[in-house]
Amino acid sequence: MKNTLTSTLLWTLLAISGIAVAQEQMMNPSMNGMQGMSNMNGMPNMAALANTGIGMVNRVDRQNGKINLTHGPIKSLGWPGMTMDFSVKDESLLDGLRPGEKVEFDVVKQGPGQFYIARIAPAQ
Ligand SMILES: [Cu+2]
Repeated sequence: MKNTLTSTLLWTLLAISGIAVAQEQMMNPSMNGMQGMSNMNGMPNMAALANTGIGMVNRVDRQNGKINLTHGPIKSLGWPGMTMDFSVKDESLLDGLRPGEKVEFDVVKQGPGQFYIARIAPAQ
């Protein structure tokens, strides 16, 4: 009786730790073998990683290399939909973009709270 209880407890503990490991791997599918690139919520946090969003152009400021967009949620950044200014990697990315235009764009995280658009193009 005592043996049965002990082994039941052991199996329960093994099962729980197995589940915990499985969950951690599920939350970090791209983290295998990589180090130092995760933030608190477990999202990849690499400068070169692009996060694609869809939005609407509000204003284009080519002189300062900025664009104001109302964009939908960007899951990989944990962002809800919002209206905001973005810097662009290169002013020429803004050529031909007009207010009211629907666009698809890639956001790159440069540092804490620092983002820029690396690619932006009219969306279908
Ligand atoms: Cu935003």
